[in-house]
Amino acid sequence: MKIRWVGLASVLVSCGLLAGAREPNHAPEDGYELWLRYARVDDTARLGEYRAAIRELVLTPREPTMQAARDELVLGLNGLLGRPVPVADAPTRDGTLVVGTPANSPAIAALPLAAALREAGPEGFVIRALPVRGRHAIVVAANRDIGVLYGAFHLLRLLQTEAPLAALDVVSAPRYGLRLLNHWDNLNGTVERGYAGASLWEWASLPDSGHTRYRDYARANASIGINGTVLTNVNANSAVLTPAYLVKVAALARVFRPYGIKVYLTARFSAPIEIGGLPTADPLDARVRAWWAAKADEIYRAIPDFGGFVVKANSEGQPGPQDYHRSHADGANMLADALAPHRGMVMWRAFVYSNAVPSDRVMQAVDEFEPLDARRAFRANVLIQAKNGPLDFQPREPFHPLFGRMARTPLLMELQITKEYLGQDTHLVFLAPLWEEVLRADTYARGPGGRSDVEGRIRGLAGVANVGNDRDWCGSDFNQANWYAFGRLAWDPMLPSAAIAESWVRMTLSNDPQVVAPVVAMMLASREAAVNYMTPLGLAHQMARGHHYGPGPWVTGGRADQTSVYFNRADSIGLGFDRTPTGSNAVRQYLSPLRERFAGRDSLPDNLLLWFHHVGWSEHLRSGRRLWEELLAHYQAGVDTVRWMQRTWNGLEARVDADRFHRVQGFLRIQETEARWWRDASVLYWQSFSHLPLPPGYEASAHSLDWYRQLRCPPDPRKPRCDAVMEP
Ligand code: GCV
Repeated sequence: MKIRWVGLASVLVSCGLLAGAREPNHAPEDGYELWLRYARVDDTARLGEYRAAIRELVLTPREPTMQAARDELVLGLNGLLGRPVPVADAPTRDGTLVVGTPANSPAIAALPLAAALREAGPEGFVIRALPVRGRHAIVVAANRDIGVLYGAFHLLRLLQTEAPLAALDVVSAPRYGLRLLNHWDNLNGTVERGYAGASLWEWASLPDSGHTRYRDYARANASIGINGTVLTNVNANSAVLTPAYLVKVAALARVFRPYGIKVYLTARFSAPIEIGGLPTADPLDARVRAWWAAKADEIYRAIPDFGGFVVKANSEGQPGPQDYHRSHADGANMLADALAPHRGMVMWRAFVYSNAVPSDRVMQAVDEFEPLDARRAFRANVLIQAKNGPLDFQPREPFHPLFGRMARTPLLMELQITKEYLGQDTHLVFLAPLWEEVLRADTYARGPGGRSDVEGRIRGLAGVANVGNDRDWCGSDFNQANWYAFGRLAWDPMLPSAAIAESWVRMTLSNDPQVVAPVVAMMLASREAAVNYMTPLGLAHQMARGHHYGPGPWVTGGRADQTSVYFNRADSIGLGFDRTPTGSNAVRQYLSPLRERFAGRDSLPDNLLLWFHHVGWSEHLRSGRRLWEELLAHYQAGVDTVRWMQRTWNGLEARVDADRFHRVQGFLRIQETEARWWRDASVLYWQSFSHLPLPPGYEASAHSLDWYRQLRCPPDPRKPRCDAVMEP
C-alpha cells in the first residue's frame, strides 16, 4: 500500500496561513489565525485518545474542494496531534480517518450511511465512529464535496475543543441555504463602518495578484459554514459592473469557489445611466431592461456561479425605482428578470426611508413593503433583506415587524457584525445574545410548518462584515468572536450563545477550564452591559452624530429622524418615544397579542419601555423604582459590569499569552473609561430635563454636561476614540 507523507512545511506553503509560515504552538499571538490555530492538544489523555483514533487519513483529493479538505485536515491534524498524519489511498490500520462522498470514496460508498446522508442534504455531513473494512475508523461523509469540507472543519473543531471522539455520531445540515457576509467595502479601499483597517480587496493588484489572504478568508468562512460574500458596499459604485472590475471579481470568485463561497455584488440602480450611457434607469423602460439583461449575461460569462445582486434603493440618497414613480417591486423584478435565466437572486433591502421625514421612521419599511407582499408583487428570485430591528442595529431593538407581516415573499435577516453602534473596535461586546434574542422572538404569524418565531420565517442571514486588512482581521481579538458567532448561527440559528462562546474560547484562547468559564461569562454579560451604559430601558440611537462613537443624546439639527432628540423625546415630563395608539401607533405593525402587549405599560418588558412609551420621570416601574432611579441603576450596572469584566480578565494573566492578555486588557481599560463617559454624559443630559437629584452615594460625574457636549473626538473617521481627550 502506497502511503504519501505530507510534510508540515509543504502544507504551510500550500495553505495560506501561511503568510507567517510558522509552526503552531510558537506563533506570536497576533490574531491572524483566528479560531483556526490548531495548537497541539494540551490535555495528555485527550491527546493520546486522538493520536490513537487518527493515525492515517484516507481521502482522494481529485477536485479543488476535496483538496481544500485534505489541506485543512493535514494542517489541522498535524498541529493538533503534534505529529504528521500520513495520507493513504485506503485504510491500512486501526485509527483511520476516512473522508469523502459515496462518489469519490469506494470505502464510503460501501458503508450503510444512506439514511444519514439523506438527512445531511446537499451541504451537510455525517461524522461517525465505525469499522471500515475491519479497521477502527472515523468517517466524515457527505453527498457533495462541500459537505466534506464542512465536515472536516467540524471534526477539527471537536479536536480543538477537546471533545471526546468515542461513539461519535453527528449528522449536521444547515438550517438556511443563504449564509452570507455583506462587505460595505468601497472600490477606493475604504470600508464604510469598518474598524479593522482598509478593505481586504486590493482592486489595484487584482486579477494578477492572488493574495494568500484571500484564501485564508475563504477558509475562515468555510469553517463556519458561510457560503456567499457580497464584495461591495450597499452604497454602491456602478464601476464594479464594468469589464475592468468584473475580471477582478472573477479572480476572487476563483479563490473562493473551492470553499463553497459564491460571490455577489451590489447593483447601483442608476448604473444604466452611469456606465451604460442611457438617459434613464426607469425599470419599465425597455432599453434599461435590455441593458441589465445583457449585463447579467456578461457577469455570468465571467463568473458562472455568480450569486446575484444586493440592492439599496431609495434609501439615504441612493437612486431607486421611486425616482421614476415606480415601486420597489418594479425595481427588484427588473433585476430579477435579468438574473433569472442564470438562477441568480436579488436581495432587495428593506432599509428604506424616504427623503420626506415620516411621522415615525421605524414604520416605513412595513408601510412600503407589506402592500407589495400582499399583492405577491415580487418575482420568485427576489428576497427582501431586512435588518434585525426596524431602526438600525441598535444595542437593543424589538424585532423588525416585517418578519411578522410578509407572508408571501422570502426574507433574509441582515445582522451587523461590525459594531457601528456598539463600541466599534474597542468595546468587548459579544453579539450572539443580541441575535439569539431576535431569532427566537415570536412574531405570532404562522409561517411554513406552523412556526411563528422570527427564525422560522426567514431564508437566511446576511451579516455586515467586520473584516478588514488589519493583521487580526477584525480590529480586536474579541471582535473575531462575532464573525464566528454569525457563521455558527447562520448554520444553526438555535445554537445557544453560551455554546458558541465556549467553542470560540476553546478554539481561540484556551481549553483551560479556569480560562473558559470566566471568559464565556464575560462574553455573555457584555451585550447587556453595553445596553446598560449606552441605551438602557429601550432607548435607541443616542450615539454621537455621524461616526456613532460615544454618547450624543443632545444631537439635533439636520434631518430630524437621524437625531438623538427625535428618538429620546426627553422633556420636562419624561423620556421615551410614544409608539402606542396615543403616539405614532407603531405598535400596530406587530400582530396581536404583541401589539397589545407592547402598548400596555404593565405587559411590556422594561427593556423595551422607552422604545414604545413616553414615561414620566417619577412614574413607578414594575420594579417599584421610579423611572429616574431605574435609569440611574442601569447606567451604573453597565459600568459595574465592565469593571467586573476587567477584574475577571486581570485574574487570567498567568493563563493567557502575554500578547493577547495585554491587548484585551488595554481595550477593557478604554471600555471602562467610555462606559463612564456614556453614563455621565447621558445622566447629566437627562437631569437637565428631570431636575431630579442623584441618590446619595451615586458615583459623581467627572465633568459638567457642557464639557461632555463640547467633547470632540479626534478627527480619525475610522477610530474616532475620545479616551485621550477624556483622560489627559
Ligand atoms: C451602508 C446606517 C449606517 C450607514 C449604512 C446604512 C445602511 O445608516 O450608518 O453607514 O450605509 O445604515 O444600512 O444602508
